Amino acid sequence: MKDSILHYRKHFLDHLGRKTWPESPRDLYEPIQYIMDLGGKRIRPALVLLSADLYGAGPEKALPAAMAVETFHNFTLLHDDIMDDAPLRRGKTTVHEQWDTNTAILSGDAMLIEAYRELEAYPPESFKPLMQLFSLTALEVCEGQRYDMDFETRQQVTVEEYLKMIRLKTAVLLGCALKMGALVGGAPRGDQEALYEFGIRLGLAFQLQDDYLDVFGDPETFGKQVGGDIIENKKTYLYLRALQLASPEEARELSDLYSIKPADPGQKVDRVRQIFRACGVDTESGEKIREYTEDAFALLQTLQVPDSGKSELRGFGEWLLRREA
Ligand code: DMA
Ligand code: MG
Ligand code: MG
Ligand code: MG
Repeated sequence: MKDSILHYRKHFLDHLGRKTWPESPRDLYEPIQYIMDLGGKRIRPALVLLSADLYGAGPEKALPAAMAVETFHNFTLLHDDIMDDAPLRRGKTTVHEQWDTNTAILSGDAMLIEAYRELEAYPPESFKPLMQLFSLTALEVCEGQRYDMDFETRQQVTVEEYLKMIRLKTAVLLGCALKMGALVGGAPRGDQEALYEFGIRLGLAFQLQDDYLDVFGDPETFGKQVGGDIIENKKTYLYLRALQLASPEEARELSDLYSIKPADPGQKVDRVRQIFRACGVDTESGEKIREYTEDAFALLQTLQVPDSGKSELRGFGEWLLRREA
């Protein structure tokens, strides 16, 4: 397999480098440029380009859809960092801290509109299905983010509710990226759906891993504040399953720790991490990530594409699992 993430990432970055937002208000353009240039993994646009390529559509045809997805994703990050009170994104100061919250919100609004306008590049017959999928996905992401916020203060959250929440806030956008590429490439209906479901499974694994790295990641490579989810009392898989796996005493301590936001959170983060390790939820979360990834790979069998295409998709999933940021 050629290293497809790098290959498609390069196409995308070349395109992004030439991109200007001439109609966005000039003082909102700077934060837009800042966050779009921060050097993320570019997973979503790479997925659009890869899936279009499976059906013979080259980057020139798929790049507007890739831009729409990545611009939307970065819009959600502006909001997410405000909601999560996050100081760092991809190793740099977050937009609301670098400028201010209102500027971040307004830049986000402009980005959302810019994302939609990318789709104007398509002729009416492809514009409509792309638009419908993209709009539905955008609404689902907002719904997922709403649950995420609600769970911070809600006492009782189940693992099923958490899984539904990460499906909405994260997984649907990966499914959407793959399906948009498939639509652009004129893939058969069955393949469009299989790729969407592949993206969902990969997205669930991706968010579980994001939550794992938020606790156990290396601050040197993670690019975000390690421990941020613990500080914000995020009810992740690690927390919810630890409540079930830990001893009654440690489970009570954990739940007490998640009802406070201490001024100096270092001790809280250390103690929570210790409890997670002691009850083995770190290992269990790794197994769950593997399981979703294997579920994703199993869906590839039905695709009507050459084996080389399937192994590119598989390679992409394997690459995602090795990430450290
Ligand atoms: C991410 O959840 C979800 C969206 C829709 C941005 P998160 O807060 O865990 O993301 P991150 O770790 O990147 O802040
Ligand atoms: Mg966040
Ligand atoms: Mg968040
Ligand atoms: Mg996170």
